[in-house]
Amino acid sequence: MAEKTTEIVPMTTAELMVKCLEAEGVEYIFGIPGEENLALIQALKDSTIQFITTRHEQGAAFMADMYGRLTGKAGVCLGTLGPGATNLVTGVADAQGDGAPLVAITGQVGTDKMHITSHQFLDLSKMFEPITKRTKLVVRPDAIGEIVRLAFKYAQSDRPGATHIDLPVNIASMPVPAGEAPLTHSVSKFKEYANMQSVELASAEIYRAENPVVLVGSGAARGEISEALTHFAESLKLPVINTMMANGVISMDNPYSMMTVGIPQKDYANIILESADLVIAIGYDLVEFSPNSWNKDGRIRIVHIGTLPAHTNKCYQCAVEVVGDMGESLNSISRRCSRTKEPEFAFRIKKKFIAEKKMFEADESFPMKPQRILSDVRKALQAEDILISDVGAHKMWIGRLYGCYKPNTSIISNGFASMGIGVPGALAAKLIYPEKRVLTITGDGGFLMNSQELETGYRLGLNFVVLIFNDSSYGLIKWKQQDHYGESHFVDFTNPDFIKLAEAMNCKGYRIDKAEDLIPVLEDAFSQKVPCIIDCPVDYSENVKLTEHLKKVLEHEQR
Ligand SMILES: Cc1ncc(C[n+]2csc(CCOP(=O)(O)OP(=O)(O)O)c2C)c(N)n1
Repeated sequence: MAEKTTEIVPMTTAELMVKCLEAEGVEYIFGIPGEENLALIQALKDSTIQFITTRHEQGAAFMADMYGRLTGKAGVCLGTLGPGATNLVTGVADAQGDGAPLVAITGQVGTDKMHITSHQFLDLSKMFEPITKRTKLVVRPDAIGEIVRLAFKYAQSDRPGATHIDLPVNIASMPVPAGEAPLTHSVSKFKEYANMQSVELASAEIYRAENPVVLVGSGAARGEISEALTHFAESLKLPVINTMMANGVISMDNPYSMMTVGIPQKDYANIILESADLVIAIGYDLVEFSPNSWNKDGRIRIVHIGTLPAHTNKCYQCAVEVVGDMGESLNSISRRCSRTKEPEFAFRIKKKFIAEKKMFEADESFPMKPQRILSDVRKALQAEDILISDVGAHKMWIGRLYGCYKPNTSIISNGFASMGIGVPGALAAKLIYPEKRVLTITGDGGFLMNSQELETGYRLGLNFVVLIFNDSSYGLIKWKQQDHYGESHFVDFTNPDFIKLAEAMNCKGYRIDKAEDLIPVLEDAFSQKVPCIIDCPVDYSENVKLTEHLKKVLEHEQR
């Protein structure tokens, strides 16, 4: 009797790709399916990966961006060819700009159609090239293992960023040769230590300096160096300034923590930074806060401490570069160096800033002042809760007034600075940390750029809260127009009824009509089971007043 044979059906490229993504530890793919990625979507059906269907590819890319920022693992977003891919662009560029690991996957016409004028065809490798670290078109089924592994490796290593994989529709459903499997991962979490000579030179620079100041940047927020940095600052008595993305790397309640730099106007923190004869830049990324704004004449000496060599420019020429594990570098310098002089000037400036902040804590005026709103928000959020800023005047206020106790608890798009990250960002943060309170503060402009993702949040049963600074205007641009020209144009608009908008999407809406209501409303919103919107009228006449106020502070305090 003839033996019964079971036919082995070969895996398709799409099926192997899903196995590769699983091997990378992918938990979620954010995106919108299209005709050209039907095979991949089908292959995801039985996967451990959860596909999160969004309402716009831009929302998907921002969610992947936020996932990358918060976990250090690449967030994955997916769109179809042509318009699906172009819609991904802003979020992908945002991740690349801010050093967040992200892998974007797009569908594509078949390789047999790429040479002709074809429906929805766009050369996506060319399009993604300037906004990614690596982009690859899959032209053979047996290349998928290597392409996926390298997409993740590039996205997650060195300065993290975005990568892109373009999977043509015909390749996706081709069989892969027998034996093809995801590539294995090497153990690569070994620490690389800085050269001891560089550590000694840096220690000597710090020892000799009259007024050394530490500047911590976004690389430090990725590096888990809070303990080493705190010890470094305390033992050497060094004032620490942070950029917006490094807020909380040293706790705001540490006496050596000296607030945030980065708003366009020179602030209290800039005064401290510019009083330095030596800046110790740790995990500093020039894209976030240009050295042009604090070392224009190249007067300040610089010690660069990072996992990567300095990205040198005219205003950022370093006396020493200490390249290696940052925590270890800081510990090594702390052991070799000693300083006994307290940073009295920095302490004095900080005291003035704190006094100014306190003045607004109980301000009862309405519409609410941004200072009072941020003071209330800080009270409503615990140390580990997450605030996500959108981009606009509200971001400037968050940057200057919202202090953090822990890194990565105030998330700000600051390298690429794209409006619209708030709502999708909050959704992703809540997905990752269901136990934490997640709040996004957004302008009324940025909110309506991605408000459709409230439906995604409702569908997923996520409670995050959206606090809208309502000024019926593109506030930051109005502020700049007023600064430059004393008047403003083309920045005003009307708003929808935000409560009705929330309710139309099965979410909950609130309107603030007196200052004392904000904290109780926040508490109520955090206790819901759905996304919530709080419409909070804001008094942005404070913007212009701040510019004037800081000019005066600068005249009095600059050394
Ligand atoms: C996608 C995008 N478009 C335009 C800009 C330029 N821009 C920066 S802030 C801003 C206005 C933001 O207005 P809104 O969201 O209402 O916040 P507000 O400034 O009023 O707090 C604009 C247009 C940008 N950064 N990103």
